[in-house]
Amino acid sequence: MTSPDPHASQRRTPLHVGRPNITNRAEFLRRVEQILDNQWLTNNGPMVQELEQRIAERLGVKHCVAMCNGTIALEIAIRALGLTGEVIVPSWTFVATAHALYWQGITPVFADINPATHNLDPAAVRRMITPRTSGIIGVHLWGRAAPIDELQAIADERGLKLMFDAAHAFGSSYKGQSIGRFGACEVFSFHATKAFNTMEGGAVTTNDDALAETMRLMRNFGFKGYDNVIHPGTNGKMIEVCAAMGLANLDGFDAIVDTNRRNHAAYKQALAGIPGVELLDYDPAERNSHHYVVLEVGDECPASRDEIIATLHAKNILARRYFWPGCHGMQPYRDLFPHAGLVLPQTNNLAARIVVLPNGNLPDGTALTISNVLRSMAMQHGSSHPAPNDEQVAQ
Ligand code: T4K
Repeated sequence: MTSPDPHASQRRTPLHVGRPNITNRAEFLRRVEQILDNQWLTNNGPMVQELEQRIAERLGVKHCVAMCNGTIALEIAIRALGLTGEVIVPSWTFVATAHALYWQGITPVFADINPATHNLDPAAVRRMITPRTSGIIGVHLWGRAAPIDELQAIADERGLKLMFDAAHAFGSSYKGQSIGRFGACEVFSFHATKAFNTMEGGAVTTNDDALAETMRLMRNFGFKGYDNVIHPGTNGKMIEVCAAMGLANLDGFDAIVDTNRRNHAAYKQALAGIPGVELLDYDPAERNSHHYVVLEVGDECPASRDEIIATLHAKNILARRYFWPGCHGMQPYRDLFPHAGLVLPQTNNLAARIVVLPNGNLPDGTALTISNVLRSMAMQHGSSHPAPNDEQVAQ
């Protein structure tokens, strides 16, 4: 982002959170031609196998099992791990984390988060363990690693299975090691809106040979070779065109991360000094795709979170309230567990304050445009903070 966007005030094309990163169109189209020539469209095709191998190498993990989307990948991982009864998850996540359990007759039990990290609070996890608990699903929200060591210690101590929803965490690290190798397995989403996308898609990564083999069977109806079904299964297969998109995007992923990081820095500078508006930082010691630009709107901000969202939407800047109101406020969990919120004070507090802003290949000056909207809202409410000029806003 360099100079102010001259069309911002009358933008016709909406500026979405979640616009796909399409990093190498020519390479994608070349691969699609190859798929059509091969006449091999799905069912563990060569593109899927190549993508699995490249992701496993990149993450330093033994197995990558590609799937048709992150939700099915979660469901298959949960089933392959043998989770039953109750499983502890954050409520502060995309609803798919909870649905993947509920869909298979398992009760998601919501534990509160640490407001400083937005991730599960290990002490809260301990409080939610009952005799029916079979496992914990940690979520690396915004790509920031969950407290992996602490959760693993709880799991080991209490005889629970531990897996991670790493939907946001492609390209992230924990203590310098790539996310993808922790717990029993980790589940990625490669949905169009993710930093790295295969249009629709996902994967489970694991170092456990037997678990990987079970998941490979499960994603293909339990088939082991022709007409030999040896396991219950479903259809979780990634198609070749999605894998082609992934292979093309993998080449451009590091450039996307650089762009995101620059945008993040520009947002940080442009938003400085607006009262009660704080940009969520990423730990400089860890890798993160910087895909999510997350604002926390505090009490000192003269405008409310929802006023900010409404004003940005009126200008065709489609900021999001991810993940308002938390899973416990969504159906069926709201009716099933009407008192869940009593043990989720931090989740409730945070859910009312979050704004997620667009990132990726943005028009020039987007950070300045958005910060000027927020600054002018703050001023209309009676506060005055001078806007930084163009030169002060980072590239
Ligand atoms: N766990 C976590 C923690 C997750 O965040 C997710 C998914 C999952 C599990 C499940 O993985 P998947 O089964 O989805 O692979 C979106 C995505 O649909 C969802 O994948 C994602 N998390 C979640 C955070 O965001 P919505 O309902 O906001 O999506 P949608 O389709 O409205 O897209 C958001 C915006 O993106 C649109 O307003 C416009 C823009 N967009 C979207 C698409 C699909 C585009 O510009 N182009 C596009 O092609 O949930």
